[in-house]
Amino acid sequence: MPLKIDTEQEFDIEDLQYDIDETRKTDRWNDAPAEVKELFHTLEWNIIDGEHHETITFINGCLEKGVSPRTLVAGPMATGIAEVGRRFKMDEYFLPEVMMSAKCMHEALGRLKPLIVAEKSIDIGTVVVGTVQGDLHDIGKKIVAMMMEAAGFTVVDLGVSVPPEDFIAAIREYKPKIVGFSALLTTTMNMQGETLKLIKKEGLREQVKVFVGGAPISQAWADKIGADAYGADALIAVEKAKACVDRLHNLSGGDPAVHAAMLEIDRQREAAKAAAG
Ligand code: B1M
Repeated sequence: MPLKIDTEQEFDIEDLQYDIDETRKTDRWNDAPAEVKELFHTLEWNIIDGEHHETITFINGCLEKGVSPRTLVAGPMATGIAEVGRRFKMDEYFLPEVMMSAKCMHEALGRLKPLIVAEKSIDIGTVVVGTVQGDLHDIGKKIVAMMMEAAGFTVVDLGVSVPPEDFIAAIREYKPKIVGFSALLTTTMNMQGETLKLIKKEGLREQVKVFVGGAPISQAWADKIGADAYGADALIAVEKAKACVDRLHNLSGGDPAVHAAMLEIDRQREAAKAAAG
């Protein structure tokens, strides 16, 4: 006997719309002032959906409400792209979707960069940053570069997939106080170690403090390859960079005292967090 399959089921389009809206609800921004809550929600979903033509409109909307560029970067933009990463990992998204979301992030950062960099008042030294060879991820590195500029550094951004030799050439040319490697892939994080080895081989290790960061990077990895500092996020990287050019400026790159001071910054932050509950 043939199976009876009901192909004529009718859906009420309004009910369907309601279901979709429900799945999009998030209470993440409940603490935000009422006037920006909806905007944060919309911006976050704009990034998840990869609707890059509209990103600037939402960014401008938030700026008009007085939201600071840093809050946007650390808030709805960060949570939006993190959700994209989760979906990619779970095979809910594929590369084209991720690329569209990355485009939203770039549009937003392009709009926010001049506002963040305008906070720079003094010049406290040069930092060279780049994403290591074989790795094309640059959103996080751009945020780090932007925050470093705002803090007073002159940043030379070498871009993505930077070969170790190009880092060496940049150290010779720009004489930075700090050189930073970003890596987002477990397959490219090793290039941080390779680049650092070449810096040592070229006799430049004592001239620069070496910073590492990126999603798969940890303090344990930084220790393993002999980096001076690990930046879990852009703000931590800036705090450590400032300490390097300020009170630690007389210490050379690779000095164990620099490494110990960097760990102390983390320890103090953790203690302050714990005290705040
Ligand atoms: Co890619 N990707 N991706 N991707 N991508 C990841 C990294 C992945 C974790 C996604 C996943 O599976 N969940 C995964 C890596 C898995 C692994 O290695 N274990 C992955 C993969 C597999 C790939 C491809 C191999 C996919 C493929 O082709 N099959 C491919 C690789 C291409 C290549 O590089 N050769 C690929 C490609 C891409 C796009 C091009 C589509 C795009 C990048 C666009 C761009 O950057 N221009 C992309 C994106 C967007 C991502 C995710 C979704 C988001 C990355 C991001 O921008 N995060 C990512 C998922 C994830 O990370 N959860 C993923 C937001 C950013 C603000 O955070 O970069 O961590 P983050 O930066 C932070 C901190 O880490 C720190 O500060 C930043 C700000 O607070 N930080 C530093 C970063 N660098 C620092 C340097 C410092 C200090 C701090 O000092 C110098």
